[in-house]
Amino acid sequence: MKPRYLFPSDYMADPAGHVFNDKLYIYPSHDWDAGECFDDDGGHFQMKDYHVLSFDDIENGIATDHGVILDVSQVPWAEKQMWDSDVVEKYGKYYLVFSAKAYDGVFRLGVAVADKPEGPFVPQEFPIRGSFSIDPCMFKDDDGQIYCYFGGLWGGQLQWWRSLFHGFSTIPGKYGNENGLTDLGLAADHRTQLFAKPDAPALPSAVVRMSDDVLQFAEAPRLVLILDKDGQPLKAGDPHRFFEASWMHKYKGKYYFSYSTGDSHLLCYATGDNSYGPFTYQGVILEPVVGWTTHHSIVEFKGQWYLLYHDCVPSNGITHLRSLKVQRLYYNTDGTIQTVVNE
Ligand code: FUB
Repeated sequence: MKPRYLFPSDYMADPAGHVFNDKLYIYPSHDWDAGECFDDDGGHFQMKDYHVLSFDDIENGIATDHGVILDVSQVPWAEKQMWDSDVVEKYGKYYLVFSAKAYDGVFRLGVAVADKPEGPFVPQEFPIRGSFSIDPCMFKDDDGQIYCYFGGLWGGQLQWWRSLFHGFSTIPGKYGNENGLTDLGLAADHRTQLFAKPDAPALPSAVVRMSDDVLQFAEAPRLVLILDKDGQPLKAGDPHRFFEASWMHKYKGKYYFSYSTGDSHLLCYATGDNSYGPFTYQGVILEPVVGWTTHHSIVEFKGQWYLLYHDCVPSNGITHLRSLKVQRLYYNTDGTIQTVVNE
C-alpha cells in the first residue's frame, strides 16, 4: 500500500489509533489557524476541541467523522491548547485522557468518560491529581492494568518538573549561553533557561499505573528510562533521545516504547520486558516529515500493523496545520521495526 492521507477535508494531527468493535478509531488533535506566531513554546498550537474518526477499512475506506467529542468550553479547569489525547476502554466505558493548559498556564492531564468509543465524552471537573505536562498514551496490558505514558519537553513543560527526576543532572542557567550545551527549555519559574551538558542523561518521560476507576494516578509517576546497548541512559545531546509523543504497544510479548525526538524530528523506539521499562534503544521508525512536529501511533488492525502519523505537505509546510497519514509497518524476524519511508 502507498501511504495515504486519511482525512483531507480538515487538519488533524497526533493520531492515537485503537480497535474497538472491529473498527479502527483514531483520536487526533484538531488543528486550526488561530493566527498565533510560531514560538518554541508551541503557542501556535491553539486547538480547542477533539473529534474522533473511525474506519472499517484503513487502506481504502473513507473516514467517518463522529464530530466534536469534547470542547475546551466543557472542561472547567482547562483554558486552552487541547493537545494530544488518547482513549482506553475498561468494562465497556471509554476514557479520553487529554492534555490541556489550565488557567495558571500549566499543562495538566484530564479525563472525560463515554459509553461509546465515539463519545460524547463527559469531562471530570478537575485534572488528574499530580498530573503534569502533555501527550498521554493509554496502554492496557494483558492483565487489564492500565498505564499512562506522558511528557513533552519545551512547550510541553516536562523540564519544569525536573526536580522529580532525581539523579538526572540538568544544569540551570548559570551556564548561560556557553557554547556546546544542550538547551532543555524553560524551568518552572517560566524564565530560567535550563541547559545540560550533552553527555548528561537526557530528561526521561513518565509512566504511571492508573487507578481502578481510570480517573486518577494510582501511584507516583516513574521515569521511563531509555538505555543504550551498554545499559547507559541516552544522553541529553543525543538526537535519538525522548522529546514528546509517547506510544506503547506490545508485539510478541515485548513492550515497544516509541516517541518523537522533537528538535531532531525523528520517531524512534526502544523495547523492554515490562510496562515500566527500562527500555533499550532500537532505532528510527520514521525519518523527519514536512513540519516541525512528528507524532504517531502503532496499531494492528485486521492482521496488519500500521503506522499512523502526520505531516504538513497539504498545508504547504504550515507547521501547526497537519494532516493525518497511514502506512503499513513491518517487523524483521528479530522483532526490530523496519524504518518506514514517508512518500
Ligand atoms: O499537537 C500539539 C503537540 O504537537 C503535541 O502534543 C505534540 O506531541 C506535538 O505533536
